[in-house]
Amino acid sequence: MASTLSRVAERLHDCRRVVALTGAGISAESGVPTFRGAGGLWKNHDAARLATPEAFAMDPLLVWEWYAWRRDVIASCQPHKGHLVLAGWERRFPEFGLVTQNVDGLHQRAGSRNVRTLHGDIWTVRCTRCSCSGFAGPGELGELPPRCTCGALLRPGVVWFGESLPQDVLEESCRLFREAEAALVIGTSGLVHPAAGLPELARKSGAMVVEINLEPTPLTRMAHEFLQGPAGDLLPALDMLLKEKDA
Ligand code: BJW
Ligand code: ZN
Repeated sequence: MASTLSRVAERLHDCRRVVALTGAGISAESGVPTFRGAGGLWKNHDAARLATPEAFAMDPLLVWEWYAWRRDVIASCQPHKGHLVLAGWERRFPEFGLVTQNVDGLHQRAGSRNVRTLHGDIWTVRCTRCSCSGFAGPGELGELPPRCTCGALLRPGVVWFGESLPQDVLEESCRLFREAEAALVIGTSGLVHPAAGLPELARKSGAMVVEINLEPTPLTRMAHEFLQGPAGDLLPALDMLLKEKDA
């Protein structure tokens, strides 16, 4: 592991264009449950099944109770050292792009300024009928399920299965991966598309692809380097090696 880390640091140190894709695993050490695996159950409901328009149509109150619970959990969590390292890399690399599938806002709270949120933001809501949308911070939902001033149901401002990702964010993310010299894939199961296809864009254009995860994923085979372990330890370790090389 030490030799893989120093090999990655060696290559990363001289890169100008670096991009990172993060998933639920980076927030796990802050206490935010993941979608799959041990964290992916809420009151016996499978998280990935609740994140669908079908679940919301069938039982909006149930889906809202899940989101309200997650909002409470996230509000009580803090970004960790791994989030802080990524925020700092906006200053280290001349061009650093951060693309996240997470809706929790922890990257932003850690100080990342330009986060591309592929799957939306759990702190926003939008109307299911009119074009109303907006911010709804902790404690601001009111009685569940929340309603718009027009009377219709509000829904979380996130992207569910079968729904389109925000086109501008996706296009910008594709560009970042195509143009990067190094791409890091951190704490994602690599199962959900189109996000899971981004690392391949970087690989095809010749970038070094580095994966950080507790366990191998479908993306591991295409990554040049696999750093196995918690992102909250490995990102600071990598950052430390980069700093040693500055001297
Ligand atoms: C650690 C760690 C630590 C733990 N350190 N690591 C191509 C092929 C097949 C299917 C499709 C395809 N293109 C589109 C689809 C359909 C679908 C899809 O991908 N389905 C597959 C699952 C089969 N995609 C869509 O529907 C997307 N829309 C779309 O493509 O529109 C056009 C279209 C529509 C219809 C048909 C075709 C095209 C939309 C996807 C939206 C995903 N939404 C969610 C919910 C967001 C809102 C919310 O948060 O509530 O996004 S689902 C959920 O999964 C969430 C996550 O962002 C996403 C990814 O999960 P993630 O982040 O990878 O988490 P986990 O839990 O899966 O993994 C955690 C990982 O961390 C694990 O690997 C751990 O080991 C690791 N880990 N602790 C490092 N400390
Ligand atoms: Zn409305």
